Amino acid sequence: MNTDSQHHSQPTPPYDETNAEMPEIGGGLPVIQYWAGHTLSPEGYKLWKTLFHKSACLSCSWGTGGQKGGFTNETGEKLQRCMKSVEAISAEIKPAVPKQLFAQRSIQQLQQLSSMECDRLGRLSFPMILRAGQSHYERIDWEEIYSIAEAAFRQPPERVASYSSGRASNEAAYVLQLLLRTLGSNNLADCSDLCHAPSTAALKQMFGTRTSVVSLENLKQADCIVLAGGNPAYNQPRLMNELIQLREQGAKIIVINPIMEIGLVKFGSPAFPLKSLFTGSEISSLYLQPIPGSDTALFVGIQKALLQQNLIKLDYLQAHTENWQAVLEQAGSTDWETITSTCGVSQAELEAAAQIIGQSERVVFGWGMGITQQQNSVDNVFAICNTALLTGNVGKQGAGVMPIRGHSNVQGFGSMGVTVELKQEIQQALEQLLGRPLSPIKGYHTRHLIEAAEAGKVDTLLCLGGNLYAANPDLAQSKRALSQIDTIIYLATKPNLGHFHGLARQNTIVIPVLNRFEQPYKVTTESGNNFVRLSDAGETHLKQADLIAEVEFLTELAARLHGTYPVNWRELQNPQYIRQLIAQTIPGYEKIATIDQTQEEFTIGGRILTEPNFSTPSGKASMFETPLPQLTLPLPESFGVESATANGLVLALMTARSYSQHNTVVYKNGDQYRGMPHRNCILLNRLDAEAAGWQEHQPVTVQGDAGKLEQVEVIYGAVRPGAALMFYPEVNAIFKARIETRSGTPAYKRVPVLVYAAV
Ligand SMILES: Nc1nc2c(c(=O)[nH]1)N[C@H]1C(S)=C(S)[C@@H](COP(=O)(O)OP(=O)(O)OC[C@H]3O[C@@H](n4cnc5c(=O)[nH]c(N)nc54)[C@H](O)[C@@H]3O)O[C@H]1N2
Ligand SMILES: Nc1nc2c(c(=O)[nH]1)N[C@H]1C(S)=C(S)[C@@H](COP(=O)(O)OP(=O)(O)OC[C@H]3O[C@@H](n4cnc5c(=O)[nH]c(N)nc54)[C@H](O)[C@@H]3O)O[C@H]1N2
Ligand code: SF4
Ligand SMILES: [Mo]
Repeated sequence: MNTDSQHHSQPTPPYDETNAEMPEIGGGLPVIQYWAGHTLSPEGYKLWKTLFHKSACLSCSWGTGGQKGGFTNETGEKLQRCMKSVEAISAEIKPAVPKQLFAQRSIQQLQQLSSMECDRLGRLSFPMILRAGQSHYERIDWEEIYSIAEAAFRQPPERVASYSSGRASNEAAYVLQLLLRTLGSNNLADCSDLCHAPSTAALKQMFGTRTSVVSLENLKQADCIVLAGGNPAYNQPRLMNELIQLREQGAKIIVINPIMEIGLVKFGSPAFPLKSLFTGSEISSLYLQPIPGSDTALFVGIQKALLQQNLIKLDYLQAHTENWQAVLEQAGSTDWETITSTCGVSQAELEAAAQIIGQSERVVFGWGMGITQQQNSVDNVFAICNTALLTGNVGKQGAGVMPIRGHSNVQGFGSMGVTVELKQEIQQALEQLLGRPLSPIKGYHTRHLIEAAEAGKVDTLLCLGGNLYAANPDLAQSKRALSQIDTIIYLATKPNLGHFHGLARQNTIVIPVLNRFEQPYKVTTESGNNFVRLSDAGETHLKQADLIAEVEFLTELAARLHGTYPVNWRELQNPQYIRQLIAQTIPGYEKIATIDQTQEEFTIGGRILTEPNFSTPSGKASMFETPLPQLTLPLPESFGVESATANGLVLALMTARSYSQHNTVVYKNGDQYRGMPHRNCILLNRLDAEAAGWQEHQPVTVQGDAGKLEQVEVIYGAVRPGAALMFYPEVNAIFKARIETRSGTPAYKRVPVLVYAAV
């Protein structure tokens, strides 16, 4: 067996000095140039108007904007809007797709477009349908849409499903789940199934809560941050401001990432132009580069070192936790050789990390997709939270565990009940509302939905945003699966790959919707820090367009299906009434009942833990042992490429976001901070390339178990040897899904690939 632990940890420079394209700090001047370029451009007026509009930022879950204004965060600090929000807004204020485009271009032609080309077509501006056997999308009127949708939703409830992506509002999310559950379907797949579902699963079992237990205010008091498997310099840039300030206050920051991401080493923030923008502020105090997929072993190593250094908080464990003995026993009895060979980080580095954590007073543990998109992701989260508990860092001011969430309202979707793991309290409240039990049939999460569709078990699918086709592994399978569904209804703001490849058997309908800052009424969202924001009503620049608000479409469909049972659905077209229902049925959301009168945004009750009292049956936190992963890579022979068996290299491929994309939507081609000039690049360690006899910039083939990408350019980067990085969604064409069974989340961050050069 070929294992990537054969490469032992060796310090790689923060950037590869042979790659002249790479900047020396993350952020910095290019951010200002981007800001200036866009805000001073012809679209500048619209952009500024939107930035000042009182609505929550569209882009990420860190959360900014709302009633305090576009540039203010929940603690009242100013200057809180990053370039990513500009990127997201500028994509939304584009003109409509030219009127004749869909009449002129056949679906085969549209299928040739890249993700970026799809997005650049412009905003969707009228509803359209692709009928079976037809070659073109054509305009459709609302009456026909509702009649097709109504018939499709009258299929047996277990054959009706939805998929959603966390860009829409809480109100739309609430109506979506109520519509499906009233029908008798629990098939509420959501993008969080591909994202933080493992965090939700683990946190629920350990603490009886499902989200971050840290507020922004609390984060600011930490004296140590552990940041594992996330790249906020790209994906939650405002978190970088917090990290800069924390470092200045003397806090230590430990980064855990197989790639030395330049922005996590040094970041230049426009928020601090004098002290940071040009030279960059130091972020990491200690940077550990584990083997992809090995974080559980790394954290068990830190636990073992804590034990050996006498830094375990035994009093805390005895008073507030359960099963701590087994966790300590595992850490004590796992030998160092097993730990270091599994994670590829030396004992000395793990001891250094343990010393920092154990000697700090208030540690926040944050994590992203490197932790959750793994085959043992729930164990990864357990291992992080165990480490937090062993050092007494959950349930106190300035400390805690913090999944760093994705879409701007993905957490709100979960809170509203758009999940296949419904909270018991919500289930009871909904059953009371409906006057009958919910269907006992378990719903499909995203991967189950794809499999069920492929097996011909789904007739109808409604997609509230997102890109189900391109977000999944194995694009050929996604396409096949979706083509078995009779009716697919996409509600979207912009065209994407899914609208052209994810086609239904009979009718594919694309409905253009208003985005968050264009809604005709106020709507709310929930940030990853559990803060609920209220966005003001707005208007769209697409004056001639036939757009609809998500809530309006969903409530109208529900009214046609369910009449006035269990509520007067048409009345809900005023979201104030939806907010009343939310207040009655969603725990922690009571304050939303009066938000229309008070405009008062709020932190959700029961989420932030500053005392070690947990919502578990015993009131104590449950700890779980975390078996170390067995990380082997397949032999080159197993890829079935005979010519490459001798000279090919098997690598653990991490598939992630570039600097300028939002999930499946690509805004700009290259990745300037990683020195990758375009999207068809593979970032790998120079030592691997030299061992294989390749040179930088040469083309290679990257073969997975479902396909290959050719002419991929080799780029040297600070990736640990044995590992590599490529961009999604393109790379989703080449590998099959391997999922974590407790959460359903695919292992996007450890994909075995064979890389070879033509001989
Ligand atoms: N601008 C922008 N913002 C976004 C998004 C976007 O696409 N663009 N997407 C949003 C969404 S939905 C999400 S979920 C978040 C995603 O935000 P992140 O969690 O930052 O997601 P990624 O960029 O996919 O991967 C993050 C990091 O994981 C590291 N990694 C890979 N494998 C491992 C591993 O085995 N162990 C460790 N420790 N690290 C590993 C990678 O090197 C990479 O730096 O961002 C949200 N915000
Ligand atoms: N290989 C690989 N695959 C991955 C990941 C990875 O790291 N690697 N990450 C996974 C993760 S974390 C996630 S969250 C998923 C993302 O998966 P999704 O959430 O399904 O995909 P997005 O690309 O965010 O969806 C973008 C589309 O949403 C629509 N949209 C935007 N705003 C709105 C709105 O206000 N209303 C409505 N109705 N529609 C709107 C637009 O049409 C846009 O084209 O991808 C997953 N797939
Ligand atoms: S950090 Fe996230 S929420 Fe804040 S401005 Fe940037 S993209 Fe928007
Ligand atoms: Mo995500």
